[in-house]
Amino acid sequence: MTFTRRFILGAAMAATFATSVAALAAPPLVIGFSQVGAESEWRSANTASIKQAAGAAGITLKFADAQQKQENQVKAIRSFIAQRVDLIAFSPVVESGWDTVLREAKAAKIPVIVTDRAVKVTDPTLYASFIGSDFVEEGRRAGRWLAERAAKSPQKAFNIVELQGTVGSAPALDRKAGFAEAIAAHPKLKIIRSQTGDFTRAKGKEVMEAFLKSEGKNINVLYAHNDDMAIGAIQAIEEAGLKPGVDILVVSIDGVKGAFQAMLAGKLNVTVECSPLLGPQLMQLARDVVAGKPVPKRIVVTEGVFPAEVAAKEIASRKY
Ligand code: GZL
Repeated sequence: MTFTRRFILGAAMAATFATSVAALAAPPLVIGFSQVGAESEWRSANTASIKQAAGAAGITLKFADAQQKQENQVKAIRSFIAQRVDLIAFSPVVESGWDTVLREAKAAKIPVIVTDRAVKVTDPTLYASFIGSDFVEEGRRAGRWLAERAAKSPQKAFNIVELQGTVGSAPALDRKAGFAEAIAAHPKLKIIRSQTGDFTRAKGKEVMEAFLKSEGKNINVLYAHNDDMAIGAIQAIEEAGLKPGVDILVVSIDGVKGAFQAMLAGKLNVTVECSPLLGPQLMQLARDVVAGKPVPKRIVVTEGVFPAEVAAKEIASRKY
């Protein structure tokens, strides 16, 4: 081997060694994550995905549960700033009210990634990227499924009651808008009642009880913005002596295990998938942001629709 070749090989090996030593010596990335809460099966799966992915990536995760309160998220973000974390990520419980604290993160030169739910801010440079589902499309998918089902039925009217998610949250606002858009051209379909169930089983049951009390057998369909409220409402429907999935069609969103079990029991008709498994993508995105690499401003999670007919085939492969 010529001298030149030996020199180049030697230089390359030295560079590789130096890089690997540097990588070994570099302290682990530290991410501060503010989570909405633990309000639903979806949220628990989302938290598990984030914690598992951080561990697998050798990233130190400072995790704060806000118990569905925005003031707790603001406090957590301020604490992460004070601790000088490398990056802040959060799932905003509601869309608005983030400008001030995100300006503080920007002033501290700590990049921010928004996950799961969107924020409405005056300055888009307040966050590096937003990774989450297209909730309007999820609402459209739910509405399209119902419109197709109604079109095949001789029934003249489908009166719908709607359980909305957390007031002011992106999924609640967008799923409502998407569903309304999809059913607008179908005169058979009419929303007769709509109220928040705050994404929880308990509140979903409570509000469905009130719907049943005021509308009773006039209800033909329940549209729930998440499976947990649908599962709570199913209990209320049964306690009222009606058959969920038969007397009242149940249309929901998330695709959690509980929804597949309800479909297998014939109590839920369709769930529109909203994947909580954002952890691995979030960790890679965080590394890229901290490394100063260009990243997409918006990353949309790809998802499907699962009617009851496919539940038995699909349930074994579900990851949440
Ligand atoms: C959607 C997520 C919603 C879920 C609910 O991405 O923000 O919050 O649909 C959860 O189950 O509570």
